[in-house]
This record gives sequence, structure tokens and C-alpha cells, in this order.
Amino acid sequence: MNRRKALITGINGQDGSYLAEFLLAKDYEVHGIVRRVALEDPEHRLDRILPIRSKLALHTGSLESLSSLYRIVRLVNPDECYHLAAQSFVGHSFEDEFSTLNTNINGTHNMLAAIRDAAPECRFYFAGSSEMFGRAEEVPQTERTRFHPRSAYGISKVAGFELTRNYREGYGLHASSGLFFNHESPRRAREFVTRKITSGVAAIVAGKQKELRLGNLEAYRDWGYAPDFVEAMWLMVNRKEPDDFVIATGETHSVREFAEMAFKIAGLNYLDHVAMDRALYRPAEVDQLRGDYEKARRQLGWRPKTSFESLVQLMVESDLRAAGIERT
Ligand code: F7E
Repeated sequence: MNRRKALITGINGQDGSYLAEFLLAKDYEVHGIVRRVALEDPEHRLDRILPIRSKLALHTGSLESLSSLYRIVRLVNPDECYHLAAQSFVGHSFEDEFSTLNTNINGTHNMLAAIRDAAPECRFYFAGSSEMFGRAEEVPQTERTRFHPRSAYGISKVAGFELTRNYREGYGLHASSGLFFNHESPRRAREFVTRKITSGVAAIVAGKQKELRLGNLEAYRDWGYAPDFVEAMWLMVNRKEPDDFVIATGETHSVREFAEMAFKIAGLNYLDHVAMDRALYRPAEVDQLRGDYEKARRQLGWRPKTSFESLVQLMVESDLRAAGIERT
């Protein structure tokens, strides 16, 4: 039997790299779209997929160019497409609203249009986000909660979500969106607060840094473990009917709690090291997110496997190891 073919945008991101490993383990033929510059600097720009690179087929293209995406989709003729690529740092979206909106909205639109024209049977996954709920009017948030995004990033994800729904309803594409709450791992980029904290803890234990500057400590997030979450993408795509699902843990914790626990795991008190920096506050903050994953539990059989405590622990331990600190 022919191997199933999956095409992933954002394959070198945190989620893309875990998803590629997940699909390879299921014997998929895995294709990824990367930028030309990534192939010129693989040590940095393909760092998360270096260990599996020989098992992947990489294609150069740009989300901004419909013709480049069309060419790749026609060549690969995938059974499943996972559109994960985006400007995903909410903080940056305040500094550059225009490129966030252009990349995220047009990138999703171009991917959908390329699939519709070149591989209409291909199943499509869009990486939606809890940032779409923003200033949420109810807790916990479900698939029915009204969107109230608080950043250009959140707005771009609402637009991508609506485009995906419209391609499903208008053109009959098997297109689904995951409303993913925050999901973290040792592969998270250091600009996001969880990894900023755990890598900061390791640098402090290693004596390379004394202080960790953070912004709003009172923001609450529903933090899950990225490898648990990528499985939900696959479950959605392999469901008979396309649909949208909240993927979350159902728990919420503050940035302060995350920091307190991370420092404690390393035997430190966060109050001795964390400094608050007003410059790191966002112009519009999302105060509290907590997702209700009941629909995914019932219809996909999905549930999170990793607790908040285990997540913080595994991230701290990974950063300590990377800093050369062996613990007994
Ligand atoms: O911020 C606060 C910050 O940048 C979390 C992305 O994957 O999840 C992520 O978006 C919270 C915010 O992630 C610092 O103000 C305090 O309230 O880690 P973050 P995010 O904005 O929640 C969603 C689901 C996505 O879709 C996004 O792509 O932490 N915070 N102090 C800080 N945040 C950062 N980055 N740095 C600080 O120093």
C-alpha cells in the first residue's frame, strides 16, 4: 500500500517538529515547506528537525507566494496538509502589526487556495489559537465562546479560522481548525515566557545571569505540553467530518506560579531573582485563558497527558542539562 503523504508548513517550529516525528512514527511520507534561507543555514534554521532531516522531503516556498505553494502542492499531492507556519509571537505583533497580518492571513489564504485548486481531496488543518478569545466573556472558553482578540496576532488567527471555515462550507474542503491553548516544551523559542523562565533559571544556576526580567506576572494561561497537543491535529484531520475543536488542559496558572515553580525545582526562590519590567507589558493584555476540551474528549477521544507540574519540571530539567548542570 502507498504511504500516506503529509505536507507541513512551519515544520521547523516547535509543533511542526513534533508533528513530523509523530507522522513518521505512523509511517507517513512527510513533506515540509521551508524558506530558501533555511536551507542555506540549516544548523540554525532547521535545528529542531536536524535529527530527522534525512527522513523528510523539504521544499522551498514562501507563504506570501501563491504560485510557489501551488507548485509544491501539485508536486507532492498530499493526503493531509498541516498549516502551522505563522508569525506566532504575540508581543512582536504589536511592533509590526502589518507583517503579522500579511503573513498570517495571506499565508493561510494562499495555502487554502493552493489546496482547493491543486489537491481538493487533501485534508487541511489550520492552527487556530486561544488568542482568538482574547478578552473572553466567559470562563472556561469553548468552541461557542465569542472571539474578542486583543492583538494583531489574535485578529490574524480569527481571519485564518474564518477563511478555513469558509473553504469548508463554500468549497467542500475537509478543513478543520484547532483552537489551541498555550502549549510548551523544551523546543519552545526563548522569547515565549515559559522558555524564557526555564532557560533563565538554568543561566542563573550556571552563574551566567543574576536576574530575570519579566513583564506581567498576573496573566493566567492554560499551559499544556506540545507533543500531547500535536496528536489532536492528526485526530481532527482523520475524523470523518471536518470540524473545530478546543484543545487545552482545563487548568489555568499565572506567569508568577510558573516562575515560582520553575525556580523552586532548581532549589531557588523566584523572589530573589525575578525583576518586573514595565517595558515588557503588552499594550493590550489577555488576562486569563482556560479552555474546555470536552468536545475533543467526546468526539476525538483526546485528553491531555502531562500535568502543569510535570511540564515545568521537564522544561527546567532540559535547560539545566543544556547548561551542563547535572543533578542527582
Ligand atoms: O506570553 C506574559 C505575557 O509570549 C504569555 C503563542 O504560542 O500562546 C502563545 O501566546 C503571557 C502573556 O505567549 C513576559 O504578557 C510576562 O500574558 O509566552 P507568551 P502568548 O502570548 O500567550 C498562544 C496560544 C499562541 O497562539 C501564540 O502563538 O506571559 N509575560 N512576562 C511575558 N511574555 C513574554 N513573552 N515575555 C515576558 O517577559
